[in-house]
Amino acid sequence: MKEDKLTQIAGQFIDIEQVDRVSPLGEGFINDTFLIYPKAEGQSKLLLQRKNKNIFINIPAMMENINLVTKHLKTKIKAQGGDPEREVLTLVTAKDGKFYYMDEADDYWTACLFIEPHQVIETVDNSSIAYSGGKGVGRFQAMLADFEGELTDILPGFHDIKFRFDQWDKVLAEDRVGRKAEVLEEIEWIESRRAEMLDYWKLVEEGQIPRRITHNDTKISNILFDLEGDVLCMIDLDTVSQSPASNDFGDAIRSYSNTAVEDEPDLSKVSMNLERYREFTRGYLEEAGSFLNEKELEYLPFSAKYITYEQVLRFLMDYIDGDRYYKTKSEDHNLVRTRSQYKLLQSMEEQYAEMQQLTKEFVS
Ligand code: GN1
Ligand code: MG
Repeated sequence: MKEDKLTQIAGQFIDIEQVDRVSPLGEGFINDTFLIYPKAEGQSKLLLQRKNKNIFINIPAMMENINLVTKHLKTKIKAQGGDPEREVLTLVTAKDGKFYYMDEADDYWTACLFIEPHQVIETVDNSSIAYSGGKGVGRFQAMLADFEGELTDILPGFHDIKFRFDQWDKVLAEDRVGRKAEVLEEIEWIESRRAEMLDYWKLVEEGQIPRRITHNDTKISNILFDLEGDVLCMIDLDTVSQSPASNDFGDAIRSYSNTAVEDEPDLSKVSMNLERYREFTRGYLEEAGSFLNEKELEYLPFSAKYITYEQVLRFLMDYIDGDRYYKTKSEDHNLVRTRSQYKLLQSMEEQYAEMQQLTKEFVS
C-alpha cells in the first residue's frame, strides 16, 4: 500500500502534520498491521491495523468488545498499583470519536498505543517464559472473572468443534479446488478423532464446563513480554468473547510447549516439551486455579489436544478450500502447517498420561 495513502489514514488518528512515516509491522495471519511514527520526540508510536473484513463481519461491535474489556482491565490494573498504559492495550479513537475509521474502500482501520519497550517471542527456549506466559493468561482471565457486561460473539462457533465440523463437511463436499484427493491421509487424522472431540464439546453444551470471558487467541506472539521476560500485556483482542477458559489454556500450550514454530516443515524438530507444559500450567493455575471448577481443571490437559486438533482441522480445511482464510507464503503453506501441528498433536497424545499427572500436582 502506498505511503501517502497510509499517511492519510494515520492522519485520522493523529494530526497529519505530526506523522513522520508509517511502516508495515509483523506477520499476523489475519489483519494488516503498521506502525505510525510521530515526528515529535517522546510521543508514543501508534499501532495501526486494517482489520480483515472478510473474517470479522461486525468490526464496530468487535471494537466495542475491546473497549469494554480494556476499560475493565485498566480499572483492575490501577487498583493493583500497576501501569494501565503498559499492561493493557489503549485504543485510540479516530477524529470522529469512533474506535475505527472506514476508508473509501469500506476497509476498517483501528489504532492503539504502541507499548515500548517490549519483546515478542515466537518460540520458547526456556521454562521461565512458559511460567510467565501462564501467569499472564491466568491473570487476564482472573481480572475478567467479574466482568458483568455482555460481549458480542464476533466469530460465532470459533472454538466450537461442532461448528467446525459443519464447515469441514461442507468444504470437503465442495472440494472447490480439487485438492481433496491428495490429502486423504490427513483427512483421516481428523475423522479418526471426531467422536472424542464431540464428547468433550458435549460437556460445554451441558454447562459442566462453563463459558467465561476469554481471549481466544493466546498463542505466544499475542502477548507482550518486557525485556526481563515478564508478561506485560495481552494483545490482539479481536477474538475476546465468552468461551471455555480451558480454550485459552490449550491454545497457549500449543505454542508455549512446542519445540518448533507452528509451521516448522522439519517434523523432527516438532514436539511437546513436558517441562514447558508443566511451567505454563504452574503459572496459569497460580492465577486461575481459584475460579475454575473441577471439570475445567480435569479437562485442562485435554484442552491442549482439543485446540491443537482444531488447528490441524482449520489449516487443512483452508488448504482444501483453496487458502481463503489464512494468509499464506507458498502454495502448500497451509498443508505444511497442518502436518506440523499434527506432529505436535501426536506428541501430546504420546505424553498425555504425564500431562494429566503434572496438572494434578498444581490442583489444590
Ligand atoms: C490467527 O490473528 P492471529 O494471527 O493472532 C487465528 C487464530 C489461529 C492463529 C494460528 C481470528 O491468529 O485462531 O490460532 O492464527 N485468528 C483468527 O496461528 O482466526
Ligand atoms: Mg488474531
